[in-house]
Amino acid sequence: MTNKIVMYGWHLSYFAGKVRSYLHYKRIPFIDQPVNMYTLLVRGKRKTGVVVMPTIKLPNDEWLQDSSVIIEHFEQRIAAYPVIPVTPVQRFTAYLMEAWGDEWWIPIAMHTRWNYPENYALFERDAGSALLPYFPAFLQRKAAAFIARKLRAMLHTVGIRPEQYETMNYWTEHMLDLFDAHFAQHAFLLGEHPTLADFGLVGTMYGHLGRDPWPARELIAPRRHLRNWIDRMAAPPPRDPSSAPAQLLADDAIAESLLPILKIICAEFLPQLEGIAAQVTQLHAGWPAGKPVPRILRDVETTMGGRVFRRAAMPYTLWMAQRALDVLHAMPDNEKEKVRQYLQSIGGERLLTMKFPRLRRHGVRVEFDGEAA
Ligand SMILES: N[C@@H](CCC(=O)N[C@@H](CS)C(=O)NCC(=O)O)C(=O)O
Repeated sequence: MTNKIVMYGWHLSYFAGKVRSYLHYKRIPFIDQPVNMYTLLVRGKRKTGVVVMPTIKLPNDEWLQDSSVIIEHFEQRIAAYPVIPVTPVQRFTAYLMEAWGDEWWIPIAMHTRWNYPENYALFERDAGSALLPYFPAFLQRKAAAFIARKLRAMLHTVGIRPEQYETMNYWTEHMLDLFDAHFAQHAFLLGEHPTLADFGLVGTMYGHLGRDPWPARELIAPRRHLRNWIDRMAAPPPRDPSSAPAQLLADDAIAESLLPILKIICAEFLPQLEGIAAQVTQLHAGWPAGKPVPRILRDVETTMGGRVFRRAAMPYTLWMAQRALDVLHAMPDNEKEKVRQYLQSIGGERLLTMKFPRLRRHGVRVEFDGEAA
């Protein structure tokens, strides 16, 4: 048994990209282990209850699953290089943007991967050699195709539907321009070091948009500030440990260049959360506490760049929002008020009146924990 931390994941993977980037930033030594078929389907499932990546194996053989839980685990134990801001507006923004980066961007990341066939060669090579190392190439190709089929089966659910392609394409270009403009002025989303907000966003940007050949060339290369941020997130520049720690913007400020993005989050992601909350609330009546809710419910309608956008409700997304709201509820009244005024200024006050039953995470699903939210 190794006395090192092991991360099982691929460079292709959205959430492994998030965790890998975090571990590098925290200077936590770990073995970056491409997960093979046996560990993905059998060993990981036995240890965590789900077939998913990334997973973390700690030296004591405890396994962690869920990128947010993994980050929380290390934040509670390692003080250096903190990624959770201490001031109220930045703290809340970090959690909200983590949820948005993790969840909202899934259709974009999958659309730019699976709808451009030139990306498949890299997927086949990486996934195949990871799943069945030392096996003949034709079996590796079959194994990659098996996983590809499973992922492609999710496309419609997450909103990748021909009538929405144009909406997604238009939205993505616009959003990437906003990020490029932001990173022309700031090293990270909230200042001079990364926070949860950056780790949420890097999932989509590293393994998918920044690495799959089509989007890397067509979407990311032309935006060099964004490209540089992805590269900084993947491999943080060495730091002299005696130098003063990098700071977030002073006085709990949010950069002007981030405000248009935050307004878009409020206009689009909050209605999505409300749609999920309505379905989850409806389901709650008569659903036993402790029984996992289906991972996927009915479609929710929101907008993307001002056009209608539909995707299936995933209750897990609401658990991510609950984390952000919990952080807010734990603040003293004067801080809560600051966050309320800030949310009002970006069109997000409706988040404060959203009601839904209290959720507990169950792998990539949720269950009701019985208390009122
Ligand atoms: N919420 C989980 C999501 C993990 C996740 O969805 N991982 C993807 C790969 S990037 C996966 O394994 N998907 C398989 C599936 O969704 O069934 C996390 O934050 O770690």
